[in-house]
Amino acid sequence: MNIDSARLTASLDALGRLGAYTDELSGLQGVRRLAFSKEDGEGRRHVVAEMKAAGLEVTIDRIGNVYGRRRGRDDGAKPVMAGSHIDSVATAGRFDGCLGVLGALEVVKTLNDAKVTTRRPLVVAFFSEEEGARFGTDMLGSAVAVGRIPLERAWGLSDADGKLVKAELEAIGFLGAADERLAAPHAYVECHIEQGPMLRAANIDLGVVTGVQAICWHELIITGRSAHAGTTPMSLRADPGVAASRVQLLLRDLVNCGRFGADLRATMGVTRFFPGLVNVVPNRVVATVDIRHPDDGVLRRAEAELVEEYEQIAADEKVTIVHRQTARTPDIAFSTKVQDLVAGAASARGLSMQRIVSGAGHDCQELARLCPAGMIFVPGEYDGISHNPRELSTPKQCADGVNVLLDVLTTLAEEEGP
Ligand code: HGY
Ligand code: MN
Ligand code: MN
Repeated sequence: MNIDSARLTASLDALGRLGAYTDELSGLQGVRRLAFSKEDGEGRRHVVAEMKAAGLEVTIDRIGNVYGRRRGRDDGAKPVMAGSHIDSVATAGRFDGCLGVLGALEVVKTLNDAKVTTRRPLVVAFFSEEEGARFGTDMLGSAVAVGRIPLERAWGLSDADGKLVKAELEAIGFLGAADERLAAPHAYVECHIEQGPMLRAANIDLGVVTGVQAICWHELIITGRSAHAGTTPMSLRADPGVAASRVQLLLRDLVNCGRFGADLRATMGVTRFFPGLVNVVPNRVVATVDIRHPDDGVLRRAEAELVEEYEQIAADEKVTIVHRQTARTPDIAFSTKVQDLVAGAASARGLSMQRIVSGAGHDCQELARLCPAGMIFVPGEYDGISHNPRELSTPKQCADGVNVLLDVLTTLAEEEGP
């Protein structure tokens, strides 16, 4: 059996038109479907309609996770699940997350066409706020589903405008009634773009993902004293903008110092100056820090040093720095059984592959707490750029990944046992 590549491509394009925007810098058409925004609601309704059209029974839980279930011959057996997310960052392409959801849906359509009913039920899932780009914590929906984040805490998270998760979910009609805690599936498989350069540069067709690196996010509230930019002597200033710049340079020093090896990655993705006027020394800067490393112990050491330096910078610049850890996940290894199924399916299809650690966080790392879980990576063009409208995986790259997803899901769905 092979999936219908043209149908998959058409479904990616159709979803990619919801929340489409023209990127100010590049002029390219990107996707902007921040979690629980109006655009996310449109995308969600579109995919739910696709699920129902494919004969799936759809349930929505209390954090907005959506599950489309296909009956199995032995309908009481634990289901095999596949999915990802359809929320996006503000400057996204049309593949991040969507390939895993629409790819799983394409597997269902292919089985429908072939009139194949697997022993185990199949579930196609998309999880809420995987990006964390709006409410500040990544993998929010899947973390609630597996019990890492309590529902009440998730509902109480707010965005930069003070809007709360629960109210925003309600506003788009996806505050579901189903229990948010997911019963452990038999297995979970996620097809996703690599979002990096490695597979494409090595001309490899497919990545067998061995796990995900450790991730830590901080939000910094740096408070100083607003003043006139012209009349205030430098010696009298308490400028949070200078402190934020020193944190930015500190991140680069931590990466280059050698104490944390060569694989530490550090990013200051957000700096919001208040009042943000050309002739006013800011009184407050909100900034974010994203640090990652394949080894959780090394990341912990780097974070401890970072926090120490925050204090030193605050003292030097006569400001206060209040930091809050907003996301923290350890490195995690995926099921070797699922990895080997992915590798076996790829080689049976004559596809080249390599084992690869994911630099990005994924819902799969949460599901891996519940059941054997694994991922299939698809290469991307333009150095695999992602979180950018230039994100592109070709129809063949996508079809290769989803055909392997088809093979792995159908194998898992025939496995004996509860
Ligand atoms: O940030 C990440 O790694 C993922 O894109 N949520
Ligand atoms: Mn993703
Ligand atoms: Mn992403």
